[in-house]
Amino acid sequence: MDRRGYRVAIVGASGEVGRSMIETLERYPIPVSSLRLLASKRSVGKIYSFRNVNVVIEELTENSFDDIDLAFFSAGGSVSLKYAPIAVSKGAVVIDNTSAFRMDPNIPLVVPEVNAHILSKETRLIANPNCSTIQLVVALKPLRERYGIESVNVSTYQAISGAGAKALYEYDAELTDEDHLPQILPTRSDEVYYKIAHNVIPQIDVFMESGYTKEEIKMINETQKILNDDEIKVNATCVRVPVRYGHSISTTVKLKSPISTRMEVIDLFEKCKDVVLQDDISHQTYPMPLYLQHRDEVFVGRIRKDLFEEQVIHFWIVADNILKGAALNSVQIAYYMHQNGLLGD
Ligand code: NAP
Ligand code: 3JM
Repeated sequence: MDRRGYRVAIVGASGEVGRSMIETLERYPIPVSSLRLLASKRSVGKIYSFRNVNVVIEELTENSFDDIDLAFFSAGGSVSLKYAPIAVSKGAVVIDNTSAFRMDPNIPLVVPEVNAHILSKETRLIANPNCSTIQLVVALKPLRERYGIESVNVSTYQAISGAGAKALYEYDAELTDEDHLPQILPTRSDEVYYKIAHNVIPQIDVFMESGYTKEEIKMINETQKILNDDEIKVNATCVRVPVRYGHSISTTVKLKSPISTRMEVIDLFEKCKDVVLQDDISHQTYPMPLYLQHRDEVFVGRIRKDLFEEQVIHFWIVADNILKGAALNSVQIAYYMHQNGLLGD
């Protein structure tokens, strides 16, 4: 970085995640001396404001990373596979939001609250986990520290924005025109499309041989990698619901040691600085995505002890998928690296 700050690039700046990155970076105390916004040809000339300066979108090319210290990527896996190594070779630190590098054993997969300690001055490429994985591991952390975790079983209720700006347009079109033909969800990579308005779709991403979807496998593998624990048994059912922003996760955890009361777990979450507890059944208080969209925190509620098994608990997690699930987590990685002198030469 020069004396005034880092020279930053955002790839996919016109997308749902990219626009949120611009806004999040704006409010984080990371010094930025210049910002380059990159997208496809389609967006060239669009203007976004950053810290009171107008920045025009440029087309992404191999020369986009000359003189860049820090690059955020969220333009899909194939763009990252091609351009992230170019950015690194030109001296940038890359924080990648796609699944392209997440399971590469040489690349750290980071949620700062959980495993920022694996970052070092040598780290040049960091993978940002899948949105549902991020909020899950933040909530699992205090449970793991106190009791140890044997297994985790989740069902997700994922917002439409997770599938990008076009999926949100599709939802709006379906709400206003009953005859609108879906063309985006459940996934562009499969053959049949379904409406999301007034519906629930138990498919996110494509199917694998095992019958699980790729999204489910991402959650399973990424959770094990972030927790650095191959033994932890994770199962997932990932579902798209007609919600604009905010993923919810119904979570069942088998602990390694017993809990005495539900209050014991409520107290644990209440004292944990990384989550916000919303659990007061006497006032019908629990986290809901509609009321928590555009918030930074991970919210936890509906905490219950299993009625049959001593070491099993159930609870509900909500976080904004575009913020903590993507843009905010990436900016927090950059902020951690900045604070610890890990960015720059
Ligand atoms: P989006 O709203 O569809 O935006 C996609 C962005 O990528 C746009 O800026 C688009 O530019 C750009 N882009 C697409 N193809 C490009 C190309 N060939 N060259 C340059 N730019 C290109 O999608 P999104 O929701 O922001 O998500 C983007 C990616 O982020 C996803 O594919 C996914 O890999 C990742 N993501 C991660 C998480 C997470 O949990 N960490 C969550 C959501 C998304 P134009 O506007 O010019 O087309
Ligand atoms: C591609 O809600 C979602 O669909 C998940 C977000 C997402 C991802 C991801 O982060 O895993 C959407 C599209 C990806 C991907 O695999 O990079």
